[in-house]
Amino acid sequence: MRVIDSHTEGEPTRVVISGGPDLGDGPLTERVARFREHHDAVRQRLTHEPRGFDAMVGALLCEPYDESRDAGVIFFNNRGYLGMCGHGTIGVAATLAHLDRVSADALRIETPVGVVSATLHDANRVTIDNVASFCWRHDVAVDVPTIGTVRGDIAWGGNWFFLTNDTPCEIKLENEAVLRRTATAIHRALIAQGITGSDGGEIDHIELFGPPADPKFADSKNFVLCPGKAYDRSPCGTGTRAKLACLHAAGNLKEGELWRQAGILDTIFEGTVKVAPEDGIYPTVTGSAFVTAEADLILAP
Ligand code: PYC
Repeated sequence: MRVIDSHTEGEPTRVVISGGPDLGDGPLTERVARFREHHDAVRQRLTHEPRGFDAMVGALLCEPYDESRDAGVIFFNNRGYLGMCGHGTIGVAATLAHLDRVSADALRIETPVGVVSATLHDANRVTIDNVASFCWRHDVAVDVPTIGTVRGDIAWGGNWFFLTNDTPCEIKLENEAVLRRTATAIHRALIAQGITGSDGGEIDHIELFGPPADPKFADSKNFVLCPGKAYDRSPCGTGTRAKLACLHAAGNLKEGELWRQAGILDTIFEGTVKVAPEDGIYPTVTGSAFVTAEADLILAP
């Protein structure tokens, strides 16, 4: 399989540009179901050692269902398939620019959960928007064994998130083990207590917040635990969208106002919201991605 790897504010994306599984045609929701059912070994080879590692997010480029769109993409990671991926979309846009496959400034990229638009400001800096996001429940109490009651919001940003300020320690790399343990315990408690998204979907991303390292450069800092137990090295695109939805719902972010979300490495995604009366909000998220490798993965039995 021919792949191009990139790095978005610290988080890797591996785009499969040829040699991937044949998923046939039809809507991407059907193709992702075929991927899961018949070709899951390919996902594992792309994201697991020895060719990948636990933070690797894969993106299978495919023909869009609707020909007016520029590309179709199915995102996946070391555990399974992602509805959408923000840092990954920025990585895909930078990869398409690297391949000289960008004919318009704004790409329309089809994913299983909707169409995302990716605007390239140059070969690396990208703004993504167009996925409606919303805060589904505010100030939910979760009883977490060994920790106690943790309160937070449940929001959709392209994936389901539980967002909390009940963070056990400063958000920094040295505290990764404690942050991961806390987020894992919250995730298990949500499952055990049957707390889900509005569609019954698993809340599989846990987002802990704390103050930024330097308020001159960021408004907040997060630690995001992804499904598969890897933490997001970037501020998480879909997690930033979920945060923007909660801030707006609580009256803490106005339409057009800038929010700078730092991740655990102090890299930043910039976000704004546009109000969509029926759907919640349409956030924009801006970040940069850089290509790190072009490779052929060799699959010997
Ligand atoms: O950027 O949306 C994101 C994301 C999801 C999982 C890892 N990154």
